[in-house]
Amino acid sequence: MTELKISQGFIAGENEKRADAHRADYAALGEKLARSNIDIDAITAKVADFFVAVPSWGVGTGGTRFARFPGPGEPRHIFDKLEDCSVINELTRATPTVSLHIPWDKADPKELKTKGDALGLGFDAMNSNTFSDTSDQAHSYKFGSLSHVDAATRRQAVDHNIECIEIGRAIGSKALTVWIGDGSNFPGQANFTRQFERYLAAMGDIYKALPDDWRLFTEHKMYEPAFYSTVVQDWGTNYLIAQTLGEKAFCLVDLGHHAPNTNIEMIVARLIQFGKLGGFHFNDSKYGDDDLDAGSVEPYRLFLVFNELVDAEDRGARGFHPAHMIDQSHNVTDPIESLISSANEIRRAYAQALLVDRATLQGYQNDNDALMASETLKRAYRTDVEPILAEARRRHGGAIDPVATYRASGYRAKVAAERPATKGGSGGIV
Ligand code: LRH
Ligand code: MN
Ligand code: MN
Repeated sequence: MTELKISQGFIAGENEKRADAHRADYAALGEKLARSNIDIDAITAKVADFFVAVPSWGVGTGGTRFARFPGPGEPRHIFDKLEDCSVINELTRATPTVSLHIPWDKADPKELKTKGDALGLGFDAMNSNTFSDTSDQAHSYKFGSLSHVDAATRRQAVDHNIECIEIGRAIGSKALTVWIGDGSNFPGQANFTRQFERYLAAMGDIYKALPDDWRLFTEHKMYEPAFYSTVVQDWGTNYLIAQTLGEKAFCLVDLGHHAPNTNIEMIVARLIQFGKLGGFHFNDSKYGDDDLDAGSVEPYRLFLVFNELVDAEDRGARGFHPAHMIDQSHNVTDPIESLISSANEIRRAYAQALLVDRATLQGYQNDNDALMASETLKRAYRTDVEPILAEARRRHGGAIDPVATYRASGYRAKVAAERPATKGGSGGIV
């Protein structure tokens, strides 16, 4: 029996209040789509079958270099975090898995698995952390980890990744995501070539420890914490890594890890074409790695990324099965609400991309009709697919209006009474 944090009866009661309006909206959209020969139920079924993993680190309030302002009922440990994650899934029915970060979420794997099973949650990719030090480690990562000049430090970082694989095996994960902060802060500080050679050799050791049915994702990021150069700085380097390591290695695209105005959807297309797209960390950004809620700043870009994914799905692109994960930091919202909203925005982009008339689009492309090609995309994007999203949730026991239902449930006040208040504080710079 799944341990429910918000009862099915409560969700059904909230849905009942919205049932008439929802039924009417769904019927109206169904009629509209039928005029374009689109079966709304087929789209709803696809959307209901689309899932995205929630990051364990996303359910606590984030923070910046300047300060952190915790909210009420902050999770105390991974087991509280898993409970918060299960609330998101109960309401959205879109997030049945959680992505763990080690050592932040370190706990007895048996207990993790038992708790996950009880809550009806599985585990997505494991994330290693060699970008910060723990109090008990022998070698510091101040000057790098997998690419460090010192072999013992590199070995320690490799061993940590292997430990992440071991924990992941015990809880049913099938992938390891490696992001490192290695780089340099001054020209001349590091030899680019030697540093990358060391990184590739260390990653080769991790790759050797990967079970046959696992995938290894490497995540590129342009800068930060290193500000002059970064070892895995862009998708080109990332592609070289995946090619060098082998067939179980893939590139992970975190949407916030690019320069502003980068054509991310085109990067996605290239990685798909060459069979190396591993998956995503969804979020949004305005200036840098802002970790804002998915679709909150540039929803059209999110749609364009999904347009590439649906295109690949439609043509049965080789080796195409990307992992979908969220990677966000919430500073001014209730993290549960932000993650609910992001899961919806991600599904929204998928639903809109499913509505693109691909045969017509191809016709305009072949005729060099730029305006009508663009209009074909816009037509799908402009469709209000909210009734489809709501119906996909409702059919699987979720909420027609998940944020309103969450607020009405009183979950935040309940956990605030159980979990001691945490103090805020300054960030890293003061
Ligand atoms: C790095 C990153 C990476 C980390 C996470 C906490 O900026 O995107 O995925 O694991 O943030
Ligand atoms: Mn990320
Ligand atoms: Mn990031």
